[in-house]
Amino acid sequence: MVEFCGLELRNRVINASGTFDAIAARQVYGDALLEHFPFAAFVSKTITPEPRAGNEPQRIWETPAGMINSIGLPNKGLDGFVAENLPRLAELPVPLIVSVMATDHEGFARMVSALDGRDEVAGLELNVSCPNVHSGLIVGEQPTETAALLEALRPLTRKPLIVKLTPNVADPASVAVAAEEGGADAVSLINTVKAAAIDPATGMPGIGVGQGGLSGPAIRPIAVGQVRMVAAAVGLPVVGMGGVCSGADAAEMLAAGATLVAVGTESFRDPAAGTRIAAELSERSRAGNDT
Ligand code: RRO
Repeated sequence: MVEFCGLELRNRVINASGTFDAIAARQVYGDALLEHFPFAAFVSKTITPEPRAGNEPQRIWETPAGMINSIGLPNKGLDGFVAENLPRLAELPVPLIVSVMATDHEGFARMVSALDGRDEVAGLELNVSCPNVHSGLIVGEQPTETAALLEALRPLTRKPLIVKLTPNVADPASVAVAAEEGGADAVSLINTVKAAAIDPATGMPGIGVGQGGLSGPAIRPIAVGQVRMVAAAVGLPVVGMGGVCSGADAAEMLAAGATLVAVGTESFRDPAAGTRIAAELSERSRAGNDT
C-alpha cells in the first residue's frame, strides 16, 4: 500500500483528470470495470459551479507523439454532478478525487464546501488553469493568486487539497511553493502545454477555438523537468504526469521526485493502460531496477 495525503492506495498509478470517463467505461465494461479498475484512485473530469456545454468542434487534434485538446469543460455543474455523477463514481473501488475549477473564489468555495460534506469524496483537486474574473489573471500562472485561493479554501475543508499546476509558466516551482504556503496538501503536474496546429486541408486551425493543450509522450521531458524542479522546491507530495505510457516512464517520474504517477493520454489508446503501467512498475521494483 502507498500512503498519499492520508489515503491508502494500492499502488502509485492514478489517472489524469479528464482522460478516463469511468461512468462511460462502466456502461461499456459493466462490473468487470470494478473488478479490474485501472487506477489506484480516480480523479474526476473537472467540474464548475454552473453547467457548461464545452467548446465547439474540433476539440481534439492528433499530433506527432501526442494530441492537442480544447474540450472546454463540458459538465453538469456542481448540482448536476452531485445528483447524477457522484452516486456512480462512489461505486468505484478506489478513493475518489473531484477536480474543480471556477472563475472566482466564491465559485471554488461553493464547490469545496458542498463536496466537503460528502463522504464519497476522498479529496479535491483544484484546477487553477483558469482566469480569475476579478483580476483577469490565470490563477495558476501567479504565485500570489494561487496563495490567495488556497488561503480562501483551506478553512473550508479538512479533505486533501491537491493543486493541479499549469506548465505554461517560467517558474512552476514558485507557484508550487505558493500553494504549499497557502495550505495545499499536494501538487499535481503537468496540465497540458499551450499549442496549436493548422489543418493542411483548410489552412485553418485544427482546433475549433484556435488553440488548445498538448499532451502525450511529446511533453514527457517537459513534465519530468518540471516535476523535478517542483519536487525539489516543496515538501509536499507530488503527482507527476505528462506522457507516461509505460512502467519505465512511470519510474522516471518517481525518480524525478513524484510520489504518485498519473496516466492521461495513453488511456485513450489503451483503456487498461493504468493496470499495465502499475504491473510494469512493480515488476521493475521486484527486479531491483529503480529507474
Ligand atoms: O476541458 C478542457 O479543455 C481541459 C481542461 Br479543463 C484542462 O485542465 N486541461 C486540458 O487540457 N483541457
